[in-house]
Amino acid sequence: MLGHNRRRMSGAECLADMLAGYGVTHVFMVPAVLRRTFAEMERRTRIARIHTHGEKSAAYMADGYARASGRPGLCMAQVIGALNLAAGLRDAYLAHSPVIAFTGGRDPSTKFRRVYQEVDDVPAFEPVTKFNATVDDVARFPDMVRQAFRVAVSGTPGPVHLQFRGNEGQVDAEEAEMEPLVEEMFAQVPPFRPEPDPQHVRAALAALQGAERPVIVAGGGVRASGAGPELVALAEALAIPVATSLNGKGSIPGHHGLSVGVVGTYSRESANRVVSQADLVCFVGTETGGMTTHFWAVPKIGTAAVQIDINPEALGRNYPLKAAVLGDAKVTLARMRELADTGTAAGRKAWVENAKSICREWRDKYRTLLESDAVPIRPERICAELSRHAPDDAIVVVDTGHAGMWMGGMYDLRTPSQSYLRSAGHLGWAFPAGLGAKCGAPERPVVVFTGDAGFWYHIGEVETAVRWRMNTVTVVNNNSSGNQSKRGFDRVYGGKQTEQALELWTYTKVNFARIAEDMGAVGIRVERPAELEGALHRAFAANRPVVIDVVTDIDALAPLAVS
Ligand SMILES: Cc1ncc(C[n+]2csc(CCOP(=O)(O)OP(=O)(O)O)c2C)c(N)n1
Repeated sequence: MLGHNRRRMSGAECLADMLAGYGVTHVFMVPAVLRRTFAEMERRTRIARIHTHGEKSAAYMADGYARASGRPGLCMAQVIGALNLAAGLRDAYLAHSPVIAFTGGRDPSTKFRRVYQEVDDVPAFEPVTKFNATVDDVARFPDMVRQAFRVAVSGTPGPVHLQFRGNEGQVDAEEAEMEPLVEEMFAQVPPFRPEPDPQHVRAALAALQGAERPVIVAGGGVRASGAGPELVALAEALAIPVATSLNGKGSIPGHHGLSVGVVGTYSRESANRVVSQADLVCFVGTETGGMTTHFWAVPKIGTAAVQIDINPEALGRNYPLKAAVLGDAKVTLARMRELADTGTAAGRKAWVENAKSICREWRDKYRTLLESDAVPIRPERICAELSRHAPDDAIVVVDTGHAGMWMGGMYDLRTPSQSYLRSAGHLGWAFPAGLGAKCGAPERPVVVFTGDAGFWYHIGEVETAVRWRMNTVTVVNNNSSGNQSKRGFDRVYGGKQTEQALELWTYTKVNFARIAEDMGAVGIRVERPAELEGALHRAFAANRPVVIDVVTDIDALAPLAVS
């Protein structure tokens, strides 16, 4: 019972015990914050204290940890690093990832007196958190930490920030009568699996079964709910093609007969074509946001829609609905499968055949590039090699920009036990997120795909990976530029850029393999496509952090979305 086991203890002891109680295995930070808590972690727990090269990468590592494990990822900063940490929560917020950030902050006895390094950081956390609060009294540690975990994992998950009194959170040195009680149900996503209203389930099924050309669009909510098997079972039972958002890409293997690919802006043409032709779209666990719908052009607003979500505020936000179902994705899809009239599937044979032929056309169109032997290497070839050679249980972590376009469109998950995590828009996210993912799921191979511009952001974390044996494989699409920007600058220069315009998006040519080796990682430089397979096998067998530097074509531009 709450209060039963109260005893006099310091905030540091209480916090260390609570984090261990919630099953936290790693925390990511730049010192000095909650110093006493860190000392207590060493005395009382087995939590690894990962000291990073920047607060933003600490937040990205916590984010990768959270997305890979479904358990909250913890990151921390003292007052001067607080806004660097807040910047790193932005991707977690956009991706609905349960990250918990602790910072040091103002002390009432000195605030407004020009305290060294101090500003009011709390407002900056407001747009990137679900819950943003201060802990001023040590006696509040237990209930505030419980609330942090409860909010982070509940409903649509997301980041939480607690600011502890004192620039380094020195309130943790104080003592009070406390009970370090944890609620294990809030240690992971999802804490609850709300059952849908049966009437709403029947309405959604009626709409799907009555449609001639339905398609399912599965989002990150399907991934968070672990609902991939139920999604595939329903799609198979009713013969309905499945597209995914980038965040939901892991919900169905790429070669499944009903999979049409990622829909939206960073997408596969076949998915956009199938969704555009649909007479009914069933959205599951997706915000129906701009990226997934190619800014609401795919499908067009007005297309009949059904939506399933755990958050009632998401239902119908962008598309008027024929049926709305509030519930956990896994449970809802399972109920739909139980009640499905499989006899209606035969009526969709032609539609499924049409979707399959659109997928075949896509493969035929891109085969030459996916198999290209060109030097410098085409990025499509890297994607194809990763589709073939990523281990069966790999977590694939992908950066944004071109990396998101190449992998979203060209890469296929081979098995249901592979996972796909993607940057929700921040360049440079993938490498540190991959390191965090490895901490969250140490038994699984982790492979990161990033451009060179993305890799430069947090390249110092190669040293962290070596120090902590975070054995990930990082594939750098190294074209010595941020060449996704090429089109945009071509446009503003009236079709042809000046020589000098190159200074806006190109870099010095470097060998990332050599840089990585200097920091103690394994570096592999790949200049010819035929070397990719061997490099990947060597990397996955290395049991060390590996950077594969792939020299690619600066003129290779990813195909634009069709609508
Ligand atoms: C934080 C942040 N700043 C800027 C951008 C805009 N942006 C998107 S892609 C890109 C260049 C990507 O370059 P690189 O990672 O080398 O991949 P490439 O396009 O060369 O394949 C930039 C600057 C962004 N997405 N995120």
